[in-house]
Amino acid sequence: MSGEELIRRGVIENFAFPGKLVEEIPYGSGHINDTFRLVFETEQGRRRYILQRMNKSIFHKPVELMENIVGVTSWLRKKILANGGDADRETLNIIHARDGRPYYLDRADDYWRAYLFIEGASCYDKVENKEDFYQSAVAFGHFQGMLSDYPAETLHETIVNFHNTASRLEDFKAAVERDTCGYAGSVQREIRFVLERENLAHVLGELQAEKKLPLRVTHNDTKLNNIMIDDKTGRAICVIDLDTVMPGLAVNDFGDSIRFGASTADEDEKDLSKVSCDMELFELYTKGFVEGCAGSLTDKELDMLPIGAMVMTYECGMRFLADYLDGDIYFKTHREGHNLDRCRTQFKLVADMEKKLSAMNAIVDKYR
Ligand code: ADP
Ligand code: GN1
Ligand code: MG
Repeated sequence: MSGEELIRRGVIENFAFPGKLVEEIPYGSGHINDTFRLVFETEQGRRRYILQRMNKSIFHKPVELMENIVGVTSWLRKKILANGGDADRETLNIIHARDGRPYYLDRADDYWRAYLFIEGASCYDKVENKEDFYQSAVAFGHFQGMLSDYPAETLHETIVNFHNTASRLEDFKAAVERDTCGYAGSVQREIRFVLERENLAHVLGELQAEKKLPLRVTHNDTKLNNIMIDDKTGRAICVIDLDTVMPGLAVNDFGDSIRFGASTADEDEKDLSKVSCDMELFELYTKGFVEGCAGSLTDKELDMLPIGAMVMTYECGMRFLADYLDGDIYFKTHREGHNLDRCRTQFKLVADMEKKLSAMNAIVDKYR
C-alpha cells in the first residue's frame, strides 16, 4: 500500500461509515478537490460514499467552509422534506467524523469530508441530451429560490472576491507581470484579448455597487458537472459542490452554466473550430433558469443574463491563463499546456458570444 493509501485508510477509519471497506477509487473530473468513491459492505448490502480531501491551498478556512455546507445542506434538507422529496438524494448529506465534527483533520494538516453517494444519477462534462441541460437550469434556479430566505450574513466568504471580475483582472495583470515561467511572450494574443475587454471586468461590479443588481445567496460554480441528473427520470435532482455557496449575483450563476454547458465543445478542446456557443442550448437554459427562479429575477437581472454569460466566460478564461503563467498552481491539469487550452476555448466562446449578443437578448425577451 502506498503512503497516500495508508493516509487515506487512517482517514476513512475516522469517519462514521458503517461496515467494511471493499472498494476505493479516485472519482469525478472536478478541478479542485481530491475526490474518491468508497464502497462499504454491511449485512444489509453495499453502500457507496464520496470522500474528499479539500484543497487547502484554495480554501484557507476549511472549518468555516464546512460550517457553510452544514448550514446550507440542513436548510435544504428541511425544505425538501417539507415538499415530500427524497432528502438523501436531493441534497448532499454529510457523513460526520467519529468525533462528531463534519470534517476530519489528518496528520498532514489536510481536511477531509464525506458525503452519501447519490445513487442512480450522473454528472456530465458535456451536454449529451439537451433536455438534461434544461433540467439543470430549472434545478440551479430552484436552488437559488430555496436559499432566497437563508440568513446570508451567517455565510462565510470561502474565497474572497471569488467572482469580483475587476479584482480577477488585477490578479491576471500581476501574473503577467510576474511571468513566473517565462511564457508571457508566447501568449501575447491571449493577453491582448483580455486587455481589449477590460470593460467586461467592471460592468457587473458597478451595477452591484449602484444596487441595480441584488446580492443573493448563489452557488457560484454552476457547471454542468456540479449537478446530478437522475438516470431514470432525466430530472436534475441534486446540486453538488457547495464550496462556493456565498452571497453573489444570479447572473453569474446563469453565466457560468452557459459558459460550460452551452459550449459545443469540451472546456479543454484543442480544436477551436469546434467551439461555439450553441443558441439552442442557450435558449433551453434561459427558459429553465427563468422558470426555476419562479419570478424572482428582476428586470435588470433578466437584461444582464447574456452579459453574465460573457463575463463569466471572460473571467474563467483569464483565470486559466493566469494559472498557466503561474505554472499551474490552482486548477488540476492533466497535460502540458492544459490551462492554456482551457483559456483558448473560453476566449473563443467570448468572441462568439459577442457576435451573438443581440440573438441572446432576443431569447431572454421571449421568456421574461
Ligand atoms: P471539485 O470541487 O473538485 O469539482 P466536486 O465536489 O464537484 O469537487 O466533486 C467532484 C465530482 O465527484 C463531481 O463532479 C461528481 O462527479 C462527484 N461527486 C461529488 N459528490 C458526489 C455525491 N455526493 N454523489 C455522487 N457523486 C458525487
Ligand atoms: C473549478 O470545482 P470545479 O471543478 O467544479 C472552479 C470554478 C471554475 C471551474 C472551471 C473553487 O470548478 O470556479 O469555473 O473550475 N472552482 C473553484 O472549470 O475555483
Ligand atoms: Mg465540481
